[in-house]
Amino acid sequence: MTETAAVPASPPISDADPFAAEHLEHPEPLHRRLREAGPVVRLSRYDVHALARHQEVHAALVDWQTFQSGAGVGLANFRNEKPWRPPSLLLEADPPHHDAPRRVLREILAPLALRRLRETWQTVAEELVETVLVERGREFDAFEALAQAFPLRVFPDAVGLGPHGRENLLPYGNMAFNAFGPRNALVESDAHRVADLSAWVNAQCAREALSEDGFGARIWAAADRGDLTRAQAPLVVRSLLTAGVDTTVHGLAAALYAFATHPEQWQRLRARPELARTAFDEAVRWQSPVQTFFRTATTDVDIAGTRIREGGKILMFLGSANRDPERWPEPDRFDLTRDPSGHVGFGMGIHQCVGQHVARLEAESLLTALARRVTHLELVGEPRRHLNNTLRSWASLPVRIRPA
Ligand code: HEM
Ligand code: OVM
Repeated sequence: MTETAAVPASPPISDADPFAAEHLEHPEPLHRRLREAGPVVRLSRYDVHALARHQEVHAALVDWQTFQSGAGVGLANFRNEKPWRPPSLLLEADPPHHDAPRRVLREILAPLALRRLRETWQTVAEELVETVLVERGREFDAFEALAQAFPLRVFPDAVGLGPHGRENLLPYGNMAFNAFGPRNALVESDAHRVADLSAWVNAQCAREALSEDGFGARIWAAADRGDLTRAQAPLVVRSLLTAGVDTTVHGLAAALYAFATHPEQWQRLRARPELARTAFDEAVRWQSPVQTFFRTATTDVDIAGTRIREGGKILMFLGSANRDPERWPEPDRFDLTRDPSGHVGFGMGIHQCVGQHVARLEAESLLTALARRVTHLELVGEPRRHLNNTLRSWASLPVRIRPA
């Protein structure tokens, strides 16, 4: 009998472990195999279905009714596994519960609301670049000196955090992003810090811990207005502290890596600094700092002829969709002349990154300051990755620069 679209067929099966060190280090070969195997691939190791093509990833992202987030967007199914922390009111929630927290954060993080930060962030970026040039000279680790330093200088202040314990932010985010994957060695290596890091983060979400003029205070003001309950406010603050630091650190590192390995693109940016925003989106497409998220099927559903059972987990490869040759000409090229819009590096649909304007403003500030002061940027050693179950992340980015 020949298969037709109406008759669900069994999908190709892969026993690959996308969370194994070799694939986290170099995800492209696996992504290509999965894309070429078919629109849906069964991952036998984890008993989940995987989507690696742009079309199916995009379709799943926008269909929140069929592919829910409320059962967790990691491998763990919250219907039968206890989450490691109370679920996020944004990321791990479905409508109608998702609506109010989302509306509140959308307004607080909207481009208009960020205008008052723009000048400060540009000044901080210029000062940081200047200090790095003076104190570190021409060769330094751009991951530490720029990609880590800049977000840590502007974002915690913008939230309204106090001065103490800020060194906990990156380890907490690293832990949260590992927790979306299987309980492998990366998760085990964080286990001894879950309690102390969570206690610190949770304490920073209280109204008393936050300054009166930051994102955090605005979330509490929304609770005063009745737009959120008082029980919801600290969890919404927690979303900023979880999702807002490591993402931009590794996103900026992706952009710096892209330019350090594509000198002609750096010259293009220097000639037209107004390309900084597009450049950052192209770097997010090209590297996909957030590589994967899961959904859970709310009903039996067919994707491209494969039946997925109600309650089944679906793994979406954002990084693979962002390099699908069916969607992008020469997908592996980092290229400022392409239009990267439609990439899924910030997601798509009702959960699309609510902090993306914050990330873009950080990137624009830093890249513009750098483009003004640095004529050449190149690698002087092997960049080193840091492995995380979800984040495509960095440990070091040794560069040499030539100041203008
Ligand atoms: C959601 C990526 C920066 C806060 C998301 C999602 C992605 C993502 C892929 C979608 C999750 C899903 O569909 O399940 C990124 C990347 C960033 C970044 C690549 C930097 C380059 C930020 C920043 C903040 C933030 C700076 C906070 C200021 C959030 C929150 C959500 C989210 C709260 C959940 C939104 C919802 O479920 O409605 N992000 N993000 N992100 N992001 Fe970001
Ligand atoms: C959250 C959140 C949102 C996006 C990503 C994320 C750890 C967390 O709302 O807590 O990753």
